[in-house]
Amino acid sequence: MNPPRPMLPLRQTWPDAFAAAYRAAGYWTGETFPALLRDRAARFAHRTAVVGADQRWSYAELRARAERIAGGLLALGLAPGDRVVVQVPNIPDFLSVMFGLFCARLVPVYALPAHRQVEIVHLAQKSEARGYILADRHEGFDHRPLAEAVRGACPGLAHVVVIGEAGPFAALDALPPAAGPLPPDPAPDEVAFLQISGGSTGLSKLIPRTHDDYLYSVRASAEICRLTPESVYLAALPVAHNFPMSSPGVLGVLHAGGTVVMCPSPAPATAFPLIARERVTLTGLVPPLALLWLQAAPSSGHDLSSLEVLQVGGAKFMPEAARRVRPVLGCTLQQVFGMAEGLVNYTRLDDPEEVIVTTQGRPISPADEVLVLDDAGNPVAEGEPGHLLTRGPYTIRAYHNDPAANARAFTPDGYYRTGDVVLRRADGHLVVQGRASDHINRAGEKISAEEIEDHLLAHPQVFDAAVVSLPDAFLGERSCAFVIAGGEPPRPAALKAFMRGRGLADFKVPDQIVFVPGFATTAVGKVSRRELRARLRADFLARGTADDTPADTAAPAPAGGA
Ligand code: AMP
Ligand code: DBH
Repeated sequence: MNPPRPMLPLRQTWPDAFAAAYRAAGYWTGETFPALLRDRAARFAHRTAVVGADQRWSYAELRARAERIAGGLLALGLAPGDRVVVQVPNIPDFLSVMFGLFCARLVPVYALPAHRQVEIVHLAQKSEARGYILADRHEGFDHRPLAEAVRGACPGLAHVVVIGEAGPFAALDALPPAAGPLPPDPAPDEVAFLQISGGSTGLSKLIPRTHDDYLYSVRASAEICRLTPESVYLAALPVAHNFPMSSPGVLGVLHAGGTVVMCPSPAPATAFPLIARERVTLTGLVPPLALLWLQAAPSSGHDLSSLEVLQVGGAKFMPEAARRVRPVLGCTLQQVFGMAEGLVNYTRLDDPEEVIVTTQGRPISPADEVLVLDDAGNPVAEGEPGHLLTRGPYTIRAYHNDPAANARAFTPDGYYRTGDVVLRRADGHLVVQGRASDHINRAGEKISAEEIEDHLLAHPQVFDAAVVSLPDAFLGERSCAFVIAGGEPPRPAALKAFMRGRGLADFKVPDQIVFVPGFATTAVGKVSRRELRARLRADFLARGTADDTPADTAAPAPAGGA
């Protein structure tokens, strides 16, 4: 038998003086996830914790299931401290698995259902995962061949557990019985899980969050959103995402003793009947989905009158659309501007309409430190746009296993450089202007230009490529790849198929491909990737063809090029 490999330790530490201040102020209370589950299972034993297509579990049942899974995973051979990639869609078992991992002191690494081989292998390798838990199939995609491929590429991945028909893997429903008691509760400053960043440069980074810091954001979010045991939350976005997980999301609702309704798809046809049936009070959407709901609601015939609050976040929600939420849906809009690294801003439910419609809110905590700086690092005048930097009681100080990203993303005094350009109004509300880094915010999914360019360059008929965002009426932004062919240009459809074939998540495949004869360079013959992308984008938009080109057809090669 091989001796166990030492794994990189998981840490998230704030300087002592900050940690002491956050505890003294009552932000960090020492609460942990296993203790939270036990407490709620005792206080709300018979109330409904989670509803699925044909499941309805009480808090007591959720706890029993979680603890059974915890015991089973340890009996299977996983050991406390091991990281486990979780790729589970919006089904009740997401919660039993997540809490099961917490109770076993295993560390979830949250993947999205849309992720494919490239992303899962990256997450598994970067986190040194020993386990992978997935659902058998989701939205017509069989995840088990994906799991086979991932296991082949990650020899350290000792245990693959499937929810549903397990095929060659272990079945969640048939884990071995617990071999002993569950481990003692973790320390509240331990890393509870690894959340993932949208990845502004290259592949996703891993975000270690502690019990103390994350549960503070969850508790405070639940309070800001006025959650009670009567709250019913529709999880419409993929719950692994930080927004529906914690702002206040499924965790905020469970913290308050409310009910989570797992929605398999955010489409009105699926979501509206569930809202009516379960009397949903709150849900969260990204802007394109909010637009779709606004369009579908008036003629849907479903009773949406239970809805009290619609949250919109993940990308900028335009004021014109924001204004329509109350008249059309009869509920309060809450804008949410957050990031998996920490800082979350909300408009408050009783803010004036003007604030709710035109701003992205203000931070959760009085201890959130927010800087708005110019390019030289000096504070801008109030109301002027600048780079948003932040630190605080639930904003990380470092990514896991990524010294280069840490050097870029954090200042020496511990501020996180968000990459967002915002302006702060005199009343403290933030308005998102855009961002400084080259990523595409496609309906809330962040896509790194660099990562996609790398995949394009792997094609034998691609000489060079630059990926940019273009405005899109529906998605907010769509991705466009400018490609210089090497020889005969490949067909755009073939190029897209090539990228999917490399195991890339579908949402990262460029929406549009434009062949150009060359990239313009400066007199010195050099141009930075960022300048190049900016110029391609500007020239393309100047030709006035951007927003009326359907997202899935590639424009023909324009004459002349940049
Ligand atoms: P992620 O790295 O995936 O956690 O994405 C966080 C980023 O999403 C933020 O830094 C913003 O760029 C963007 N974002 C989130 N919410 C909003 C919002 N309400 N308005 C504009 N941008 C947003
Ligand atoms: O986009 C995000 O990452 C996001 C948006 C709203 C987020 O992480 C959050 C709220 O917590």
